Amino acid sequence: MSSPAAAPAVQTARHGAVLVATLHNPPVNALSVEVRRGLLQAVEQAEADPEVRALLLVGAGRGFIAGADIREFGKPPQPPSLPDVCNRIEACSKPVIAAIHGAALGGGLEVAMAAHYRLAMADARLGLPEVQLGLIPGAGGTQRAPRLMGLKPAVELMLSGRHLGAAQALETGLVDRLGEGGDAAAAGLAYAHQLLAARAVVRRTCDGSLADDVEAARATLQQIRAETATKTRGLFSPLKIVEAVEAGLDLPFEDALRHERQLFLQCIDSPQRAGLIHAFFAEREVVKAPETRDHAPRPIASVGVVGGGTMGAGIAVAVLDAGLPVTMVERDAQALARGRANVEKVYDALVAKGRLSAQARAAVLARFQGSTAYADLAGADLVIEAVFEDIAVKHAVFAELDRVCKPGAVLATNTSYLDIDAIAAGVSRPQDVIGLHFFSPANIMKLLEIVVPARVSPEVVATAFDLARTLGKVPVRAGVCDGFIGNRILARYRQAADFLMEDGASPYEIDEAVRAFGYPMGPYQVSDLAGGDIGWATRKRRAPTRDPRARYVQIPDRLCERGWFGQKTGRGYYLYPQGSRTGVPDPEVLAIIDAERQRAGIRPRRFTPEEIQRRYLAAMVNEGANVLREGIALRPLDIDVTFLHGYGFPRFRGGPMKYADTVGLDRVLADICEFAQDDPLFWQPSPLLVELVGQGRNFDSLNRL
Ligand code: T1G
Ligand code: NAD
Repeated sequence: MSSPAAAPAVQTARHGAVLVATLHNPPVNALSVEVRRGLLQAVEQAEADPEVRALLLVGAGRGFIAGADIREFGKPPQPPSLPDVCNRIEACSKPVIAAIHGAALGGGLEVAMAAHYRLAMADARLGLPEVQLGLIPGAGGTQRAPRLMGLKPAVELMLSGRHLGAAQALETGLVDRLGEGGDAAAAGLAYAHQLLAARAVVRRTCDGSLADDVEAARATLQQIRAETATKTRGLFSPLKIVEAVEAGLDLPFEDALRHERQLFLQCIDSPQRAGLIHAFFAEREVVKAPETRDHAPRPIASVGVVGGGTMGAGIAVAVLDAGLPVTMVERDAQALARGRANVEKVYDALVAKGRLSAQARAAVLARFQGSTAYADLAGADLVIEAVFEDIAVKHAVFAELDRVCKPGAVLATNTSYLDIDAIAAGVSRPQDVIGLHFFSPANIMKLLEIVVPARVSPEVVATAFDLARTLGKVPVRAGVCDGFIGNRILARYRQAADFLMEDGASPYEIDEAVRAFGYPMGPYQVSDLAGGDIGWATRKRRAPTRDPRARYVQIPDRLCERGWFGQKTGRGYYLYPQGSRTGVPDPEVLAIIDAERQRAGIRPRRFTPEEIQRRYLAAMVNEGANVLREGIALRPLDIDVTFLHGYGFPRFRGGPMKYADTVGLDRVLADICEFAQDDPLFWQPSPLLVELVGQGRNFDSLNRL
């Protein structure tokens, strides 16, 4: 029996003199080829039917149109193109009205701006976020938005990628009317009838002017270009937006559209587009872990946090910000007072900046309770432990939680490195123990590694993913090993950086090369920010089990032995005069490095920035392949999202595994084999990398579960 014919992507129905075209392309009415064809047919139908005096465009489901279908990019284009659809809508001889609810983004807003009248419902969100995908508006947005909003507000909207609410959209001239009630179709229809009653005429956006004072506009764009070049260092599409708008000052509308299209296609060809779109979809795939598909989460209405230090306090704030009550347990009253102060400090700063009222502060802190008695955690649905990184202390805390917490409570640890299977084995309910690895500061950093020990129940894993959604975190499922996904791979490329430093590159050259790659900071700036003492403690913990054949660079230890931990001690790899947060190179550090090279019998040599980047990334990708091969990460995209949201990896490169695919796995493998000539132990090519290269496959081929 044949499958029922799919409903057309655009359905039309006549309501009196108004033809209503409703878009049906769940989940977000993306402008797929079927939708584009349906829109064109609707315009032709409206034109051809003498009974029809106006055309209303409205979206079914949760929004108007979320833009072009991003999945089509990089594939052969299918007609009609979106610019053609928008131009046809604008050219319609009968008024076209767009009734917007939910998202009208990118191409979706371009369709609305090509219409002659726009109405926004209270939940509408309007924007041109193409820049976040490495693109520019490619269907008239760079020409129509300035004509509706004014040049500067329009350019800022396109460069920021932010979404405007209905009221802001009305204020800026993007829409003409706010719709009442919750039914966009009904509100749109009412508006269409009012327009017809008022004998409203076709009003084409293209007839408006891009700028009343062209020279003033040119000067404004010059200034914006200069600021953008500094702010978006290394990004391709932002400056193309400015260029596209500027072309409209000198070219007739149609020619300016053609110029916009050329710039759009240049962005489509840029590797940054591929990296940013990969990041977009990867962030949406990581939430789809096997356990979330088939298991319902347990409800979390109250949370306990054990430990009120750097992480405990940040985690408490993240939970309070999500609207949940928190009970913090500390060792003693003094430590508890410190924990409470760490929490209050965050809200005090917001009040001081005028971003939170005193009442709101009081309301949030009313949901915070401090205690030194574990019994006060008896009613918690979830407890997150963030005490010292010491297995004995962890075991003691979990024994207490096992004693006091109610059946069904989820017991989570925030450990960075310790064996969660061992922690779970220490309690009577290992099925309820899971790793929730937040990143510092926990109330800011988006990444949450959900570490899945062997005996945890799938329901508890589903609960952790649901918690991440509640806290607004980006969850990544990780297996148990030393450092899980992120810190394990970090340890490898940090070693590669230390080898470069001992072999001749200065920490400042390495940081510069890594920044040139797109990172906000290099590894030695990060070490100074986080504190060198944390890494030192880890190296000491690992010393007894370190492979004696493995190369070990002692430079970091030399600095730590001097108490040079970084910003918190006024010096580390950099000097921080008078407590400034910007470090300056330290000649004494260079002298220590020279002394260590002599001690190790190393004759230093020069490294180009490109060589530094190749070794840094090769170490990252190679260990990433090992993490994949061992099943610690489910897919390469999980590693990409981990590094995008937890380790500052440049988003336009899509993440380390995506970057490796862009470069070509054969080239990465060739690099590793070259480097192995000096150090075959460290540079052992991952068997998975060798296998993929052998099969001519890339990491993306492993991204489907
Ligand atoms: N194309 C294809 N799929 C899309 C999509 C799109 N534009 N937007 C969302 N999806 C999928 C998404 O992958 C997910 O799929 C599901 O919809 C729900 O999304 C010519 C070139 C609209 C604010 O940048 O910002 O137009 O995982 O989980 O949190 O000038 O999606 O369920 O299989 O994010 O409620 C410009 C992108 C495109 C907007 C909804 N538009 N989308 O957020 O749900 S470029 C955008 C969003 C363009 C033109 C140019 C958000 C949302 P799955 P979701 P959400
Ligand atoms: P911290 O030293 O700042 O705080 C630890 C707190 O735990 C202290 O306030 C201490 O009083 C309290 N504590 C110790 N024993 C206790 C007990 N038996 N009962 C109740 N409270 C007790 O440490 P931190 O940096 O917040 O790290 C906490 C955990 O989070 C560690 O496992 C660490 O590895 C992990 N972590 C740290 C970071 C980071 O960047 N600092 C990032 C991710 C994970």
